[in-house]
Amino acid sequence: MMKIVIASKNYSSWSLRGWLALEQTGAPYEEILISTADADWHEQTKRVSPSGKVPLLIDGELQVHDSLAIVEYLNERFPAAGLWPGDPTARALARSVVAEMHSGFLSLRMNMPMDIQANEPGKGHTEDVLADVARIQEIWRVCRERHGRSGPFLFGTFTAADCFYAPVVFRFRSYGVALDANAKAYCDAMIEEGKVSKWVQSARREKRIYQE
Ligand SMILES: N[C@@H](CCC(=O)N[C@@H](CS)C(=O)NCC(=O)O)C(=O)O
Repeated sequence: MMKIVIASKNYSSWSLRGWLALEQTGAPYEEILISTADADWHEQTKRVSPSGKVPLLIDGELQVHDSLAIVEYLNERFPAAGLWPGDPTARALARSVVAEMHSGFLSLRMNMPMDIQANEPGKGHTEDVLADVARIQEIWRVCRERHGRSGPFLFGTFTAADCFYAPVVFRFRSYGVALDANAKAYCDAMIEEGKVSKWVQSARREKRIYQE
């Protein structure tokens, strides 16, 4: 059985991305959670993961140690899971917006860390963060307008793009970010989605450690 090593569900946005992709495959797996409440959690991740970071997917002898690499590996192993859209044009856009999230939006990531339990409207609303928010809403609008007709997600059905933008939905919610109607509808669909709400239920049961 595959194993996925993740960090605390309330905080670990990269873990959420890899975990959603694995859930999407429907394959059985064992979850190993390193709690960020443990004083030595950085050491624990260094001990298990070649990069010292999680998520880490373990499949037999194979270790896949990055959220995007996990998506690509799972897509090859489980093509029927639809992690990438079937249409090449949609797929190219999906890969572009996933790459943009994977390597960008540093202001948003630094100033609005994922904290599912937080309710701190106004926190982190700097000029740079609001520019990231505007670009993300543009991405969501373009994906939905061009490819979203078959369902409520960025490419209609749930894909890797949604795995990658799920943590952003929680950042917007925790910090009371004002959104346009398209973005609001997308956030609502995400929060109601089965595997996403399963993650949230566990995240809400965790001890919140970085309260201000
Ligand atoms: N590029 C990596 C980033 C992974 C990452 O930064 N993970 C954080 C948890 S969300 C981590 O493991 N941090 C451990 C540490 O900083 O010691 C990915 O996409 O998986």
